[in-house]
Amino acid sequence: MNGHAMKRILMAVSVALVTATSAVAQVKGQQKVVHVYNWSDYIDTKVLDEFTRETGIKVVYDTYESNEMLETKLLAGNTGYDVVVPSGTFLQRQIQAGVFQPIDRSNLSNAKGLWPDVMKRLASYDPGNRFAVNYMWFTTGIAYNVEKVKQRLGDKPIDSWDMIFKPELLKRMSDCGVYVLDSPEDLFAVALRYLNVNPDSKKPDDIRKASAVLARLRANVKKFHSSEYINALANGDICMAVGWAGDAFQARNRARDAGNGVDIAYVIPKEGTLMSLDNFAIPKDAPHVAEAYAFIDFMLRPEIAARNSNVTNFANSVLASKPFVDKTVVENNAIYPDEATMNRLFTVTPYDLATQRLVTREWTRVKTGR
Ligand code: N2P
Repeated sequence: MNGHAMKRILMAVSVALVTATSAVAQVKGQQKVVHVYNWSDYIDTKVLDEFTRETGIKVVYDTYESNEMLETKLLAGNTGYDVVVPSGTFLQRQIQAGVFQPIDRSNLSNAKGLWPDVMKRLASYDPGNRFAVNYMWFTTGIAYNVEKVKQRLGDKPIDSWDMIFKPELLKRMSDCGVYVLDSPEDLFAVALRYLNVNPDSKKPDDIRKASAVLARLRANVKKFHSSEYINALANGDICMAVGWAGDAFQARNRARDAGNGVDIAYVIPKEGTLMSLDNFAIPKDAPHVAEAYAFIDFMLRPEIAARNSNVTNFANSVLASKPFVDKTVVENNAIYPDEATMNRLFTVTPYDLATQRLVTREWTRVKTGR
């Protein structure tokens, strides 16, 4: 037998082997899979199908609506998740608790498109950008039903946290419904800012002062919840929410799609507000690490990142995606803030254990009165 024939036989054998192996894998149900745990309303779901079509990796996709929900699972360990998306402060504590594995950037071919400014901001939570890659970043503000607010307040502009923290103002919205994020970090930060105190203060006295202001909300707030406000606003069931920018614009778009005449606006109050970052990380005990990298890398593709922003109305971390983001999104100052708006934004650092306990206790009191 000459070398040529030998080669052909070897080739045929290896093709047969590969076919047999994948047949066995299919019989055993060993389709490649990645388990992703992300915030609700935070992706273009068509992107997930496309990822599977292209890579053959099935996505098991679960959602949550608070960092607290994610953290409880992460600290217990063995989540079974390969990719999770904690916000900056929580990420920092979780890194310290050792729940993540370092990210090997050489596995992320699209990391080159990441936005240097965003990575720098993220580095304050993840020094050296070792454990995380930013997914989206955003503000906390006031979303409202333009018509219903006008009926109640006339032409008075909604441009200040007074709207939320002055009971006599908020009371005028209570008949049509107000929701507030069930997110103590967001609410304590903006309440401190409203009081003209360092929004990042961990002093017990400051926290208590903020708590007193927050406790006044309960009388006029229908629900503390971090995702239901999107549909509630879109359907006209409520007229105001303290919420996240992208969610507010998703509500606006859902109302437009439904053609129900509801118009939703979102404002970053003039006193300024919290800016947060949500970030991809891989748990130390992730069962499918290669698939986790494939998933994150796919999300960092400029066209894909843009599609996620176009659907969610949140700003993504990929600078190279900007040309693909719809004008209505990328030119919206409340989503991609200009410099003047940026100057009114602040970030916060994680709570130490004692402050966390105090905040958790006070937040329960804010919500329940007990
Ligand atoms: C997505 C909300 C994500 C922003 N609906 C809060 N991390």
